[in-house]
Amino acid sequence: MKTALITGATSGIGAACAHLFAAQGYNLILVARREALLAENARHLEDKYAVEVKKIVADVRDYENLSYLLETLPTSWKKVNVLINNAGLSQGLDPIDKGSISDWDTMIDTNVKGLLYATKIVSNWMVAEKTGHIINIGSIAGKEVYPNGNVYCATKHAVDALNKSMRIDLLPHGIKVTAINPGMVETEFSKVRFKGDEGRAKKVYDGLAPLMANDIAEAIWFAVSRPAHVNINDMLIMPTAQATGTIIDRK
Ligand code: NDP
Ligand code: 8X3
Repeated sequence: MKTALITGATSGIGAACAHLFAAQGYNLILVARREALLAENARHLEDKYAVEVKKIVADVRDYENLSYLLETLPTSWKKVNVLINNAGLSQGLDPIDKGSISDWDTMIDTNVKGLLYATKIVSNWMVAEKTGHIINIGSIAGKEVYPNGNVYCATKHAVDALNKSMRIDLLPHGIKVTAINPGMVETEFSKVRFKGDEGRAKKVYDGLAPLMANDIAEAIWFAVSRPAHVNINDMLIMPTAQATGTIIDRK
């Protein structure tokens, strides 16, 4: 049986991937901070799909703890076929002169350093096995910038660069590396960006059909299910009503 490790598996894209990969018969290692939600998701997946799920309650920003929890998994769990580097967030939407240092630190530490930490641990396991597939969740914000997106866009541009770098560095080891770059997906993302302001979060999706988390999970599955000699380098996936980060056809 194959194994997928998914960071940020308690909601949105990560939770949708957990469902889809479980439905495909993968055992799962799920990483997130909200313990009760992680436990509930894991129980549901084990019951519904008869797969095994390891719950890693961890903050991807804490390398020592993440490394300890993952390295102390039984050896058989370290044969990870697919790593989905998904944990990430935006905090605030402010011009550069008004931005919060704490928001900047949170985004950089999670979206860039957290992704690197999970990659460092799991790519070592993959190198030992001479196989594996790393999926990096970037964004339209990693392909262009938009007003007040400054630091979030910078973190996703960093993911884009790391995705390309990883593919070069891991090439001799037979490890595939794929970037999945979504436009607007309706998840908890906007609620988190606007710090719990549900009204402001809902407005983001007013008058258009946004992508849903499962649309992205299906794209990831497409990349993962290609034959051994095919790698999908990069996918940019937008709602039909969204042309760029900011040009949106709202009815
Ligand atoms: P959600 O807010 O719904 O999910 C984010 C997930 O990341 C949660 O499971 C959360 O779990 C986890 N997470 C956040 N911070 C940490 C942390 N420090 N340590 C561990 N887990 C963490 O958002 P999405 O599903 O939309 O976001 C997933 C990814 O997709 C992100 O990288 C985001 O940047 C990217 N993306 C999203 C788009 C969108 O429009 N929604 C578009 C393009 C890209 P918990 O709180 O339990 O730790
Ligand atoms: C999330 C999509 O457009 O808010 O990465 O940057 S956007």
